[in-house]
Amino acid sequence: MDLEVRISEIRAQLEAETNTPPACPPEQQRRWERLRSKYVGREGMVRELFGIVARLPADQKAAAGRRVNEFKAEIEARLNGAAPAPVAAGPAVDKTLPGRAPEPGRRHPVYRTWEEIVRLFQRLGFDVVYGPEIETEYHNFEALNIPLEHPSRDAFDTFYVRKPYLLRSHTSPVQIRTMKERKPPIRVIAPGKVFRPDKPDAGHSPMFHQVEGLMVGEGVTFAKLKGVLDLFAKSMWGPDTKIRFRPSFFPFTEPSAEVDVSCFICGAKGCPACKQSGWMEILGSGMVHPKVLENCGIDPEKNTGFAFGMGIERIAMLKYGIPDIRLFYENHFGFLRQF
Ligand code: 2NL
Repeated sequence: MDLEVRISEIRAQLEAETNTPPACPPEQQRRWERLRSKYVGREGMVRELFGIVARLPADQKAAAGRRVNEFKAEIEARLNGAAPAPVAAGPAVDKTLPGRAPEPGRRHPVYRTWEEIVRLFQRLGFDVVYGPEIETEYHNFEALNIPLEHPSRDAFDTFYVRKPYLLRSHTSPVQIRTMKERKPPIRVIAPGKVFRPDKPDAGHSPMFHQVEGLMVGEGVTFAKLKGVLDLFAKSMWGPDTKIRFRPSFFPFTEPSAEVDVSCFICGAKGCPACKQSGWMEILGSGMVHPKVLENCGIDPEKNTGFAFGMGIERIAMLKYGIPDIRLFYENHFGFLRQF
């Protein structure tokens, strides 16, 4: 093979291969590396030319060798001219990839339930009231007629900050503050965080949310409490929902009652969700104890009141069929995305 013929062939091929449309930097880099190895690499075309030189008669070798070295320099100049611009340090970003659409945020199932409950009572004329999460023993216990020796005042049932300060164990202290500030008629609901040192399990969390309601005035009766809670249950679980009252005890209400709703899964026929009873407990309630009204400067001879309290997580679990309260606090997108 004639050396000059082969040199012209290689030159023509190199020109064609370096006359390509521009590409993105990563592709440009790969293309250039491929060409380098093809022309001047260890198994490349220049190596082939030196092979031709080696087979020439001895007196022609020196001149032919110089000729090949000259051509090698020409190839390198051409390749260097086609070299990709240096890429700035940092992660390689392929700007040709399509963008990723940001996922819109959404409200947490506990907050959705909070809002739903609050809106219903607002329609019934209740004001929404808030208060501090760090409370005093007086507002959390004493004013509510919870005696000093009551087990719920133990360190085991309350997070104490430093006596007499504690993390409120219910939102009742908000209503105590409201009764001290306002005159009857009073209609308020108090939603918020509450704290109890319980070991977390499927039904317990050391922090959860509560909504408490309070109505105080002349002629506020147990029958009105039943009417309000019946409306609440029907708006939450549908117009066919029934409620029932079971006698109970709280130091701050007399009489006291626990309230169940008919199981909306089986229609009160009995199923695993209601443990075959047909009913599910949703809240505690009662007529405000006269001593509690008196503690807040309200005359119990003239006024009566009803009150109720419910756990928002519990309502949300029943509403959405969530089996474990801890799911609310783990922030798994797979869980949160369902709401
Ligand atoms: C429950 C029971 C209840 C109240 C909360 C209340 C508040 C004042 C006066 C009287 Cl200021 N009562 N709140 C009454 C009955 C029950 O909650 O099991 N909640 C999860």
